[in-house]
This record gives sequence, C-alpha cells and structure tokens, in this order.
Amino acid sequence: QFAKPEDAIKYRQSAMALQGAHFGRIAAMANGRAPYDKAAVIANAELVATISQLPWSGAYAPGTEGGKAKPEIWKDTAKFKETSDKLVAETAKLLTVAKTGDLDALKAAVSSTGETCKSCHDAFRSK
Ligand code: ASC
Repeated sequence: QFAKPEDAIKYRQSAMALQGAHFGRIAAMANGRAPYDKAAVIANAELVATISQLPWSGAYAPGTEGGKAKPEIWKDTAKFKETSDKLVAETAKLLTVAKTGDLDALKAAVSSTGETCKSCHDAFRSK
C-alpha cells in the first residue's frame, strides 16, 4: 500500500492532523468557545467519522515503525486494534448525536470521543 515506511508515517500523521482539526472545531462549539452551529457540527462530524477509519488498514503495517508511534503498537496489536475500533465506534456515535441537535448529548459525545483519542495517545504515542 505504501512504497516506503515514511509514506505510511506521513499518511497516518496527516490523518491524525485532519481528525484533530475537525474534532477541534466540534469541541470548540460543544465547549462554548465557538457559537453552536448544528450544520457545522454535522459537517465536521461526517469528516471525523470518515477520517477516523483511515489509519488502521495499512498505515501502521509491520515495517512502518517510526514517527511518534511507540513500539507497543506492533507488540500489543490486540490492544491497538481494540482502541482503534473504539475510536471508529465513538466517532460514528458522535455523528449520530450531531444530527440530533442535542447540545448536552453532543458535549457528552465529544468528551467520550476525546477520552478515546487520549487513551490511545497515552498508550501508543510518544511525547
Ligand atoms: C483533539 C486532539 C486530540 C484529542 C485529545 C482529546 O482535538 O488533537 O489528540 O482532541 O486532546 O483529549
């Protein structure tokens, strides 16, 4: 899928940066740092739900070690798969909640999605 390990690293870092940018726009609205705009929340949640699926099939393949990725990714593959599956599930839920327009539910979904980002970073991303 990737010609060189650096291509996989660049791909996954790009996907993470995009997720962070679009999730951050939702979080800003959920936390009152930006005016709540239901359509904008949905548009960003669509992106996050899609982008969150991208890094797990190939971009962390064996032989692509490097960047900030900890070696644990390739050692504890079951846990890595579990946390990445959890992210995909959380972002799907975030999109469903975004479409309801329920701001309290959005706050809760943003919080649990953010916790999923963080727990994976704590376990698998070096500082
Ligand atoms: C973000 C981002 C993360 C997560 C994390 C949530 O916007 O870039 O890595 O949220 O900070 O705790």
